[in-house]
Amino acid sequence: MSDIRTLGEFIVEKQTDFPHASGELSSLLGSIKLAAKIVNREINKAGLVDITGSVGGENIQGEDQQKLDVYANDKFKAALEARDQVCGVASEEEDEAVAFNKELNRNSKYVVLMDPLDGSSNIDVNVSVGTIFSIYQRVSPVGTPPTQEDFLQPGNRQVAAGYIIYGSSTMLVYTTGNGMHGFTYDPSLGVFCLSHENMRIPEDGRIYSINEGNYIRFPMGVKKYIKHCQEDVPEDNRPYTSRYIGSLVADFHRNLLKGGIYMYPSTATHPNGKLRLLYECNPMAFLIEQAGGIASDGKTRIMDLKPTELHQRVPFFVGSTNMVRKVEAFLEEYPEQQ
Ligand code: P6P
Repeated sequence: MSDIRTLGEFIVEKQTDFPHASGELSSLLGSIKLAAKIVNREINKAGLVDITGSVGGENIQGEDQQKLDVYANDKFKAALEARDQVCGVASEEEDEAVAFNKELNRNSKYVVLMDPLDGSSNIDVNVSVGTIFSIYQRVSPVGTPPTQEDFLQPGNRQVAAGYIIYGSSTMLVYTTGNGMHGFTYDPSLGVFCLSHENMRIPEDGRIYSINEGNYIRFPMGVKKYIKHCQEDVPEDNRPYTSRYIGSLVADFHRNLLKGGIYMYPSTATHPNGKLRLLYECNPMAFLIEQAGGIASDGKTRIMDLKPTELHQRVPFFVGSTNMVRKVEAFLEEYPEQQ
């Protein structure tokens, strides 16, 4: 038992690394841990209980809201509101940012942005899904309700970020800017145990992840990179392998462990791509940089982009440094859109 280091113990142990000191961020991460356990329990029995169908509503993205989407959103909001570190949240499932109005939360220092259940279209087919979160210190005065500016900060101002992947095992992966660490959930103990300390992504990989069904609509530079991946050049470990689950957290996590690149480019019909800057791209970008990889929109570092809207989308290229740099070079050499 002595060699088990739980997430709670690790957070406290690393507390002195937090630039914001005190136990507030530790306690905030603790509330995310609690919500993750609750959502994990429901996902694991989703096939048994009628909560996997759509509630009939649509989120701001015009996507069917799955019952588990709504459930996860509610549980993470409740867990964050229950403690006194967070003054408000923004979520893929909420049209506007939600200000917590309890006296408890008004003097809170942090805001949280999240995709409570990413990849939810995979829920009904039992494929891994995930929760993604991003944490900032508020910029508006403590004691007042949070403002848009609190939520529209560039990713380079994140104080913490992470994801939970509900897969063959459930893992919570996070960073506070001092490395990226993974914890595997042991349901028999009800704790997340440190399983991957200081995670690193290889600077090269042989896996490329993209929805090639959209090939005809990709920018020319992306088309050229896909053909580069498929060329038969054994001395350069090509052709690569194509792996695409359709769940960002699952594709990201596999590529992190094995080396690879995930791409969701702009297309003729979606000029800004599909993924959301604030609660998908920024947290994943923070994590990948902590693991030695990079994330860009094809030209600019994701975390340097200045957000303008809560649900704005950006093209997204993330993973092994040399692979992202290669597709950026193709995009620069072939700037035409089609
Ligand atoms: P497509 C899920 O909806 C998501 O946001 C990501 O998790 C996933 O990588 C992507 O969209 C899949 O999109 O258009 O390939 O089905």
